[in-house]
This record gives sequence, structure tokens and C-alpha cells, in this order.
Amino acid sequence: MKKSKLRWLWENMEGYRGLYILGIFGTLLYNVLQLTVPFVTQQIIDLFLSGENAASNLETKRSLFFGLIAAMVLLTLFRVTVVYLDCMIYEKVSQAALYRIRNFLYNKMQRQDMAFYSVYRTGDLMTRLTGDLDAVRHMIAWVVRTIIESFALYSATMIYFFFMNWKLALIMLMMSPIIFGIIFLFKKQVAPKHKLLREKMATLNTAAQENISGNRVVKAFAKEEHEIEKFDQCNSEYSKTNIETSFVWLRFFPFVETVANLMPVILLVIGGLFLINDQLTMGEYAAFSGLIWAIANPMRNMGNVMNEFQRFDAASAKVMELYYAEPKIVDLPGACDIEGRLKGKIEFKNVSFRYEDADIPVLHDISFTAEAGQTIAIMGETGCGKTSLINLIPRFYEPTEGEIYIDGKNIRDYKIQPLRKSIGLATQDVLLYSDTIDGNIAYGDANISADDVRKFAKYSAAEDFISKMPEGYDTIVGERGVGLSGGQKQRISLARALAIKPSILILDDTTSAVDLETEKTIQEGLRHLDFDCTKIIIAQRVSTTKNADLILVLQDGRITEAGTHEQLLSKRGYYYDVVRLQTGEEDI
Ligand code: DGT
Ligand code: MG
Repeated sequence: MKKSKLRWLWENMEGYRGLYILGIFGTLLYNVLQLTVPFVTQQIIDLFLSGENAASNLETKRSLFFGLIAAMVLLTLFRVTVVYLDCMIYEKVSQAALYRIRNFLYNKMQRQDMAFYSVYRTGDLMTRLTGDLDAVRHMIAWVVRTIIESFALYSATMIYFFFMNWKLALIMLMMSPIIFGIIFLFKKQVAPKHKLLREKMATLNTAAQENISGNRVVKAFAKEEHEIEKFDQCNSEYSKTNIETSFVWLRFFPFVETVANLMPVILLVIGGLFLINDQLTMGEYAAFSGLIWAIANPMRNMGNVMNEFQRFDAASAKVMELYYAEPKIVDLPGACDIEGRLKGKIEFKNVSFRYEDADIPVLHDISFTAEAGQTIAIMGETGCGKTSLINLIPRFYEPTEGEIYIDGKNIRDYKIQPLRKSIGLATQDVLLYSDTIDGNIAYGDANISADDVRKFAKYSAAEDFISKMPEGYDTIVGERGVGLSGGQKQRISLARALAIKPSILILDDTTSAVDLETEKTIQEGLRHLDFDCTKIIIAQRVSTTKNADLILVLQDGRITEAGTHEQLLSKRGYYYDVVRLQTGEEDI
């Protein structure tokens, strides 16, 4: 699994892989260069300071002395330059990979099915796009670099030590397995903590996000205190898990630190003995001593590296889940484009539907035909399956049984994008973007003219209230702009659905919040559209349904009555009761 995560990361560095390898070489180089100063120092000490001929050497080889000092300065400058450029490379590559993955994920999310959004919570998705992605970037920019750095420094120093005095080097090397053992145990304990921490972070973000979106409900119920408490609990759990995760390292830290701190002591004792026995020169001892940190520090870093690696492991699993998530509803092989406009004939043939996560179907054996240009009204009590039914037409969900045809062709044989572009949908929950009213109406077709926007607003009986606003069509709505009433939002959403001149118009309770007078205007507008379209209108009011070519009454997911207003009245069933209730007349 780990290998595939790294491979995934590598794939996402496309275009920057060469640069990244250069960066890794840079890291190797500047760490090997760390050895040059102690090396030159060793030469200076042995030749000019403590060696037998130190005094005479200083006289005769003066230019070598200055040469060595100049080399030291130049090498240091060179090393700093390499470090600087190297940092830039890591930053550039990691940001490029992050950019690529983020865009890819966003694209992926846009293409997911509706079912996807009922499984993943917004806060969790946001965490994947932010915190988790940052952990992935950190892997490229810091973890890999620190591993290479530690490895390069440790190996180069060890090799150098072996060349100077293999016995002393071997004793130093013997400490390594102890560190590896400790780090292995640490990894086993810290890995589950990082997974838990990641979950807690997502829960915290979800709590914050839901609360911010739902602030009106909170205020209405005066539940601020309760919400603060709820958040505080998530926050404290996150904080607690964070501390626990850090404390895992603290359990191992003393052992690693002891081993690391033992290195100078070993050098002092064993190196001192070697020095006394003339098995080590003073310069060599100075080089050992000057580089002992290069052995100890990588050991110390291992804990941190492992911690960050586990953070990456937990986060990348979440990111990759999204990265590889495939929508279930896709274009079938051989699916065709839509040439010109659809006529808009819709046929449901024995359609049944069950939500994947539900036990029982919500729609049973639905069959009806809407001829091109007709108006179909769907009526039924709440929860009977009206929204579920219309969601099948743009293929937001697939029927579990039966087929749906548009213009005589199974909808599965159309490409999804052109199919959806032919359908204008005003959903039950209206969502407007933080944009101008004009921008919202023109959402589906940014190229329509201002006059057209106005025309569609007129059809939707929205022109009046929009033109009364101080900035008219340029008024910003949504989060940042002025608020709109429920009925006003519905009318803008209707204008938005009309603005794409769809072949099929679906209105899900779109006039539920407008008054009767306005509704009449809207009905009038819909009857006189300047393009042909089949309308499927979910409505509770008889005033909306009575002019429909076909009224479907849906009860518990079944069509129990179907016909025109007059036909259904004469049936004296559900529809008849609704009409009596709404008109207040005893007998019709
Ligand atoms: P409404 O809008 O209140 O008048 O009700 P309808 O007729 O539009 O009802 P609908 O189609 O939203 O829901 C029918 C049933 O399906 C209801 O029992 C709730 C359930 N349902 C709706 N959406 C989902 C979903 O995404 N997943 C699952 N598992 N069930 C759902
Ligand atoms: Mg509904």
C-alpha cells in the first residue's frame, strides 16, 4: 500500500520529476559538502598546528595554508548556494504537485454522482482538499528531503570515519541498529494515532462547517450555547488526540536521545584511548569530534520523519480515495451526442427505483408518457417519491428496474453532458451563487444577452421585484449580497432553468413559496415560452395542475391516478379530495 502511495505521488509530479531528482542530488551534494570543512580543518591541524613539523610547515608551505583557508570559505559559499537553490526546487515541485492534485480532485468531485454527496460530508471533503493535501505536499517538500539529508549525511560521515579509523567508525556504527529498533516500535504505535487524528480533524471541520451554514437555525432556536459546547467537545477531542500523538514520541524520545548523546561520550573515551596509543592523530580526532553531530542528528531526526510519514500515510489514503473515486453513472460505450434539439418526448416504462443505501424501493413500476411539448403535473403527499422520480430523467440516479426513453431512445444511450444540457431543472432546495442576479440567471449559458435575461425573468414573474432593487440585475445575491425571500429565490431559479432554453423543463415545487397571483403569472409565462419544451411540474396546488395535459398522482412511490383534471375529478379519488380541500367546495 505504501509503495502505491509513493507511486501515486510520483505520478503527480509529472513534468517536474527531472527537477525533483536534481533536487535530491542537490541534497546529497550539500550534505557531502558538510564534510569538507572538518576535512580541511583536519589538514590544517595536522600540517600546521599540531603535527611534528607544524612550525616549519607554516614557514615553507604558507601558500598551502592560505589556499586551504580560501578553499574552506569558497566551499562554504558554494554549499550555501546549493542549499538555497535546493530549497527552491523542493518548494516548486511540491507546489506544482499540490496544484495538480487539487485541480484533479476538484474536477473529480464535480463529476461525482448525487449519491456521492450523500455519503461524504462537506467538512470531510474540505479536509481532504486542505489539511490532507498539505500533508501530501509536506511529504514531497520536507519528509523526502529530510530522509535523503539524514541518509547522505550519515553515510558520507561514516565512510569518511571508516577511511580515517575503521575501528572507531565500527564502534559508532554499532549504535545504528538500536535506533532502527526504537523507530520501528515507534511507528507501530504512532500510525493508528495519526489515522485517528485525521478523523478528529474531519469531525471538527464538519462541525464548524455545518454550524456556519446552519447559523440561522441555531439563532432561531437560540442554541448558541449548545453549539459552542458541541464544538468545544470536538475541539477538545482533537486537541487530546493531538497531544496523545505527540506523547507517543515522548515515550521513545529519551531512548533515542540517550543513544545520540552517547556518541560524543564514546568518541571521548575510545577516541581518547586511540589518541593516547597513537592510533589517531589530533587532526583526525578533531574531525571525528567536529562531525559527531552528523551521526547523532540523523538519529534524532528519525522520529520526526516517521511522525510526518505517518501523517502523510493517513492523509494520502483519504486523498487517494477521492482521487480514484469513479462516478457510477457514466457514458456507456457508443453513447451518442444530441444533434440539434431534443423534441422532448419522455416515456417511463415500468420504472422502479431504490436508493443504494435503502432497503425498500421508493418508486414502483412507474409508467407514463409525456408527448413532446406537453405539460405533466406530478402531485402527491410529501415523501411519496416525486423528487426521486424526476431525478431519474437527467440520470442523477439510475432506475433499478425499467427504462426511460427520451425521443424514443433509452436515456442511457445519450451522452450525459448533452442530455443534462437539454434539461432545465429548478430544484426543490434553491441554491443561488454569490453572484449578481444576472450572473445567476445566465449560469447555464453565459453568452445570453441582457435582454434575454430580462425576458426569462419576465416569464418567471421575477422582472418586477428585480427591477425594483437598487442595483437591479447587478444586485449581488447569496452569501455576500442582500437576502432574497424564498419566493424570490424560486423565481430566479426558474429563470435560470429557462435561460438554457431546455427541451425538457423540470420544476420541483418551484412555485410553492409564491402567492397565488404571482403563480398565475408564472403559469401564464410558461404557457407562452418562445421555445418548445416538455414540462414536468411537481406542484401541490390545483391551480398549477389543472391545465396540465396529464396529471400523475403518486402515492407511496406508485402512480395511483393518471389523467387530465376532468378525468381525475370524475374518479373521485385522491385528486378529487385535494381539489375539494383546496377550493373549499363540498361538491364539484
Ligand atoms: P417532498 O419533496 O417532501 O414533497 O417529497 P418527495 O415526494 O419529493 O419525496 P422524495 O422523492 O424526496 O423522497 C422519497 C423517499 O425517498 C423518502 O422516503 C425519502 C427517501 N429519500 C430521498 N432522498 C434520498 C436519498 O438520497 N437517499 C435515501 N436513502 N433515501 C432518500
Ligand atoms: Mg421533493
